[in-house]
Amino acid sequence: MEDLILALHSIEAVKFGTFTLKSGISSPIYIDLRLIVSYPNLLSQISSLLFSSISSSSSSFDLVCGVRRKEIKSYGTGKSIEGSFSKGQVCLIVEDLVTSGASVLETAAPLREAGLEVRDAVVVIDREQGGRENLAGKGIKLHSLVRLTEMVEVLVRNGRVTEEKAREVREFLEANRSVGVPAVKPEAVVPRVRVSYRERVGMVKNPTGRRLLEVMEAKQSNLCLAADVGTAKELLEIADKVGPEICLLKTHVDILPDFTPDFGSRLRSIADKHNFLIFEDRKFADIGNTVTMQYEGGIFRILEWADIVNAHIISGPGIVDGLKLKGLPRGRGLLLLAEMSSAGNLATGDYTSIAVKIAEQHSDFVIGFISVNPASWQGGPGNTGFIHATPGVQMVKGGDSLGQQYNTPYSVIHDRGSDIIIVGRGIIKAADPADAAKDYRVQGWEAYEASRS
Ligand code: 5BU
Repeated sequence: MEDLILALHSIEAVKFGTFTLKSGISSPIYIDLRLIVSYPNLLSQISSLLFSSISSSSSSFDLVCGVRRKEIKSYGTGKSIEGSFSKGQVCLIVEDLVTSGASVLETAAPLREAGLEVRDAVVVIDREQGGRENLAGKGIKLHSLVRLTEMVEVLVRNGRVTEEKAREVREFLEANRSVGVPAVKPEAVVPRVRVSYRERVGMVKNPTGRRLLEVMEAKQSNLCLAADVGTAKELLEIADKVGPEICLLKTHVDILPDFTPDFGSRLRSIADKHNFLIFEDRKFADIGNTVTMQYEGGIFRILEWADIVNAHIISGPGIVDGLKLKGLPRGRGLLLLAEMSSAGNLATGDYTSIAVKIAEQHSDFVIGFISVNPASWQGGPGNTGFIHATPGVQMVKGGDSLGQQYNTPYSVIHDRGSDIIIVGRGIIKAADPADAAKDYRVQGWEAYEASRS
């Protein structure tokens, strides 16, 4: 093991100095194990060591899974997992480095959703910043070749690092541990602590906005299902199955070929049964007068059954006046599109700031925003009466071939300061949508709780 540690130091996969991490935190140590692929002998030595470390333990496994896929392909199977496997098989996760355990947990979630068992993860280096404990809390045993403090000791003994630097590293590790929270990335720093959903109820004028926050607290759910299924029949079925896990169900009513006028009342009774709200993602965009008719009339009669709708502000504030004219007397709420999740979209900068100004002028009707990274323009989580809902969420970061971009529940709620995760294909394409919804609800809620402390 000593040879391995010295070799990693020699190829500069482990460096000492003063390094600024992504978040701006200054670290006395920097580890980049991607360099190993340039040294085939070392790579092969590490592979053998990883294999023998897991073989010598009592753990057994049928499959092995690495972590590195960034993009989910939208063609072929469209799955984030490649390979041939069947439900009930045991899968070992292989990673280079574990800090808090967040990326192993992000890998384990879709594997478990697909029916695989994940009990063990094997890594080259354990940074000893809470990963072992956090993984154990989720039923995953961590096996590591080297612990970081052990590595530092070896390097000191061999004159590669001074005792003073070693002390600095130990102090840094101690100060940056994150045990007890599920998936904390130590480099993710949110400057402001979040006010609870319950406390925010009192800051909201609109009754639908208040109800949404109350439902979130009551069900411990900040999950919105994007129910983009093929028919109204399937939509009503999935709403009933997933209902207990969600605070909100989002529809695109114009994609349903079997829509009938009783759709709204049928969905409403499921929403009442499971205590969730309904959000028609209509994205109104026209002048005030036209949207009043689109909201109330036509075949869909959205105003009748949707608690919440949304609107672009491209046409100016008149669109909010128009929708409010119809919606406010019914106690309905409106979300403004402050940002979008798709690549290359134009809802940025001044556009986003103007959405906020318009919302402030209509806070009796506007309940919040479709946002992607509200922390970046608010300096942290909302903490106001406005609710942020974020689409583009899956268990793994990535995207589809048509420009959709995904972030994880943890990143959306904790790092980006949003309030609600909107999940479509991550749930509806899962083998068991109700199970998947539960996983998303738990991840979203744990991320919220992590940002409260
Ligand atoms: P997905 O299957 O999780 O990618 O579905 C995302 C849903 O959110 C889908 O219904 C979109 O129409 C919706 N959406 C979005 O993806 N991005 C946006 O900026 C807005 C809505 Br606004």
